[in-house]
Amino acid sequence: MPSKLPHQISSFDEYREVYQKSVTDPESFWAAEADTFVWRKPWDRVLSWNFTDPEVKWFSGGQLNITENCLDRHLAERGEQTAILYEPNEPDGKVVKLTYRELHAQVCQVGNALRELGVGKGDRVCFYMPMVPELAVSVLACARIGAIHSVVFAGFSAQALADRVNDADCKVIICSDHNRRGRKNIPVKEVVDEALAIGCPSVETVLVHRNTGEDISWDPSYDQWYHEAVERQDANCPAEVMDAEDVLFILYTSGSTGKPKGVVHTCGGYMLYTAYTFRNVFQYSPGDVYWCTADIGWITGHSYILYGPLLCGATTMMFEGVPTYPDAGRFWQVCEKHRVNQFYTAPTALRALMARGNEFVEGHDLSALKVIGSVGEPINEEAWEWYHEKVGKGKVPIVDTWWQTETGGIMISGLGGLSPQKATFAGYPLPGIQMALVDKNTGEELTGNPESGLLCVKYPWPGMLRTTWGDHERCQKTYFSTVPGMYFTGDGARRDENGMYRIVGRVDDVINVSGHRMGTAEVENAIDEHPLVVETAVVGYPHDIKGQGIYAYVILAPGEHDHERLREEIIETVRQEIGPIAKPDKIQFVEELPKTRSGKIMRRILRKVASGETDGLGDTSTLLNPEVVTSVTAGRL
Ligand code: 6R9
Repeated sequence: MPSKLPHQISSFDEYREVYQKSVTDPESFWAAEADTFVWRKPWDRVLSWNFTDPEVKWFSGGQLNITENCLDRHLAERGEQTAILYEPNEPDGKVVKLTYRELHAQVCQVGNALRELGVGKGDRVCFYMPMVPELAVSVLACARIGAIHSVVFAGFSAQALADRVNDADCKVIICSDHNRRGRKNIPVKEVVDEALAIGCPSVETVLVHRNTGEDISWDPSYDQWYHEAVERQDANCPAEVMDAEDVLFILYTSGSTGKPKGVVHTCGGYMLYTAYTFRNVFQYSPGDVYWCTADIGWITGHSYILYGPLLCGATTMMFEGVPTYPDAGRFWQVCEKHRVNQFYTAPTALRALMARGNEFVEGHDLSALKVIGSVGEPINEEAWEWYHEKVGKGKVPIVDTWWQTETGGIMISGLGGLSPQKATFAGYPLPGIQMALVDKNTGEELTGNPESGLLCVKYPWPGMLRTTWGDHERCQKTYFSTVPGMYFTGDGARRDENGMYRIVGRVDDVINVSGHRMGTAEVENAIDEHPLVVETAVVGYPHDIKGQGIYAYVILAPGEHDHERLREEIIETVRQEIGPIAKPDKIQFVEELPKTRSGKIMRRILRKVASGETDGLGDTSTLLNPEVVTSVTAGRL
């Protein structure tokens, strides 16, 4: 099979030209890109769509398997090249290098093992695993046999895991025994056992990968060892032929209502979108070593550790550890050790490292870096400058990539060193992406520059979500009803006089804590689980390292309470309901919450109080209980 790569833009002038073509004739533009892949059957129609229902179909009638494009077609040309380069938690631990040939063989073996367990096309498989090569291998194995993967970040609680397993009726859970991250030892299998005890009726098998070798409890009615199931399998596994619009995976993300939603991506469009954006944003050249520090439990790991890089025949690194172990120089030591060419991380990590001091970065040879990237939240100017000066030595281009779980891949970003760059501005939309700013009061598109408004997308792109699992109406309501005829991102943005975009942040009830999306309602529901809590309101406030911190206002049941103890208990409740990432940073006990006459909590006021902006609370006279503002402000933490 031939191994073509997506077209790589090589100058900013060319970007402008390609962009123009991509909006004048989007179908020809994307069809030409789709042509660089291996299809089992060509498509009948490039695109059919409406943003009302919504219904979006790319490459209808086309058939393919994404793993044939990630693996098989590379074997002739780069079978012996490292596909996955694995760096473990311990600096002196064993580095694993899987060539394309080895990765292909392992994916096939796991694919066969899953088929033996009765998993077939359309079945859902849940992953709850640390960042080990087996995670990458078995996610791809699902795609190989047409099963739908649902990766749950292994920091979520048993309750959160059970909710996700049940929402998608997963047949199998693949997990590890334990996990080491930094100095922590996380009993992964134990959490899965707890989730099953809560109740996951669809689960038939738990496939357990032996990672640390520590003791775990074992129930032979469903537990099986990964190595035993896989070892005996043939290294040849015919790929399931998938329709372009068959589901590839589900990934849960937070929204403004309480329940996380399963964002659904499909095979064909996601394939070409992740490959195209990877190649162009990172300006990846064959032979480069590329490292994205995200976890595969998030969309960034799906699109830019696994699919995008592998589709482009890249060497992609997977890192098990954390930025600060054994010390705050770990990232830079790893960049030096593997001569990393493209490095992609989150602002929260940069801020945390910046706070530890420059000595950790200064001693390392980072001369191999060609492009450094940022993702997950707005990057503040100070962190941008630090990244630019200390990591990029003032000359390596920064790509500030704006995108979402729902968009499947990067939407607004510079292209390596080709595009103009400006601190805190993500830049221009990628080819094929038609962004719009919309006035939040009139719902009209704002066409001039500079402008600011709601960030929307006017036209479909191949990597976009197709639905939310099991609840299409929710997809319609969340993304396609705010601005009729457009996809609404939930973000607010500003466009400067040259048309560069700067993302301001969420305009809905979603907060972004260290690059992780949390619905305020989700955290409120968790806090409300505490028996002494009557009502809760959660808002975000500026936090030096995390970007946003979680501030909870809590009304307690009448009576005398030990506030310190209750704070600890509430934090523990949240840890159990969602996981440690959702722990409130501050909990203020209040008598009442400011409410409108219709009974809605006035979050705008609570946000201002939490941020310390108590002078500009605006008009509070329309409140049902204006006097509450004074006491809430007085009790601010
Ligand atoms: C990829 C990812 C999406 C939300 C998004 C926005 C924020 C992501 C950003 C950014 C400013 C960037 N966000 N990248 N804000 N600049 N470069 O992070 O997906 O977890 O779904 O979060 O993250 O608010 O709406 P996801």
